Amino acid sequence: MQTTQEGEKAAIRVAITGAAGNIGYALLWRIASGDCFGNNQPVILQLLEIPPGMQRLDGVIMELRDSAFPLVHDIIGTDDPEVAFSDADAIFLVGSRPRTKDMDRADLVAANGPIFVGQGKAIDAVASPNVKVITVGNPCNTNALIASANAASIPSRQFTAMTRLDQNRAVGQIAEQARVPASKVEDVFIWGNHSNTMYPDPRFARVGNESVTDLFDNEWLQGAFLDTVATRGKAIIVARGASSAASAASAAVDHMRDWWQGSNGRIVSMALPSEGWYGVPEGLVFSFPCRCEGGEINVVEDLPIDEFAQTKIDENVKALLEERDAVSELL
Ligand code: NAX
Repeated sequence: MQTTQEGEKAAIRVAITGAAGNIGYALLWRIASGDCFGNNQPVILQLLEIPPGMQRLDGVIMELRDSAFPLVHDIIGTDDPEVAFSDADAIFLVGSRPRTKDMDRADLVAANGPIFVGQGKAIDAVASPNVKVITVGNPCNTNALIASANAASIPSRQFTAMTRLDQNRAVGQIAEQARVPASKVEDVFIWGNHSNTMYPDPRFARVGNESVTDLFDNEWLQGAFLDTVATRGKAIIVARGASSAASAASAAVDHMRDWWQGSNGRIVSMALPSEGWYGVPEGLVFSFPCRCEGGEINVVEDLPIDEFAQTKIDENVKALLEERDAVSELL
C-alpha cells in the first residue's frame, strides 16, 4: 500500500496483461483517467507483456507518463506474471492470441489455454486474496475457468469473463432501432458463452418505460437483432480490417466499474462460475443476469425462462462443456 497525503485514498494495484496490444492501448487511458475505479481512486498500473511485446510496452508507458494523469501513482512494465500480479487488487486478463481467419474455435482454445494456466498460478501465488479478475482474451469463458482452476487459494467467484461487449452491442442495436440514446435502454443481458451461440435476452429489457417485447416483434428480436449481436465481432473485422478494440476496452471498463462500484440496481451481464443457477452445470463459466453491490456479484435468480430462452441456454451449455472437455488436462 502506498503512503498517502491526508484525505487521499491509498492507491490500488491494477494489472493488465497484453498491455501493448490493441485493447490495452484503449483500456489503459480509461483506467488512468478514473473511469473505472472512480475519479478519486489512485492506481498503480502493473503491465504484463511477452518478451516480443516489451519494446511496444516501453512506448505505451512513455505515452502514459506523457499524459500526466493525476491518479496514476506508478507504472510497472514487466514480462514476469509474478511481478505484474503482485498484490494486485484488480486484474484484466487481455493478452492472448486473437483468432485469425484460418483458426476455428478449437484451435483458439488450444493456442490460448496454456497461457491461463501459468497466469492462474501466478495470481494464486502473489495477487491480493480479494482480487477481482476479468478475462477478456478469447475464448474468455474457458480461459477464466482455466485461470481459476489453477488458483486454488482464490475463490472461483473472483474470476469472471467478459460478455459486456455483447450486452453493449445489444443495447446499441435496440437504441438505434428505437431512435433513442443508449442510456434509455435497460436490462437487456447475455446468457452463455462469448461466442456466436450467446443469447442476448430482450424479454425484460425496457426503452424508458416501454417493454422491448412490446416495441419490437419476435421476428426481429429472435432474428436480425440476435444475429447482428452474435456476429458483430466478425462484422467489425470485415469493416475495419481489425478486431474490436476500443469498444472491447470500454466494455471491460463497464464490467469492472460495476463490480467495483456497484451497478445501481441495473441488470448487467457477467460470465462467472455457475453455482447451478438456471440448471447450468456447476463450475461452468457462463454469462448470467447479475446485479453488483458492495463489491459482490449477485446472479438474478428468479427470472422466468421460456422455451426459446431454454433452447439457447442449452446450446451454450453444450458448447461450453465441449470447450471444458477440450482443456480438461489444464484444469
Ligand atoms: P492484440 O494482438 O492487439 O494484443 C494482444 C497482446 O497480448 C499483444 O501485445 C501480445 O504480445 C500480448 N500477449 C500475448 N500473449 C501474452 C501473454 N501470455 N502474456 C501477456 N501478454 C500476452 O489483441 P487485442 O485486439 O488486444 O485482443 C486481445 C484479446 O481480446 C484477444 O484474445 C481477442 O480475441 C480478445 N477479445 C475479446 C473480446 C470479448 O468480448 N471478450 C472482444 C474483443 C477481442 O476480440
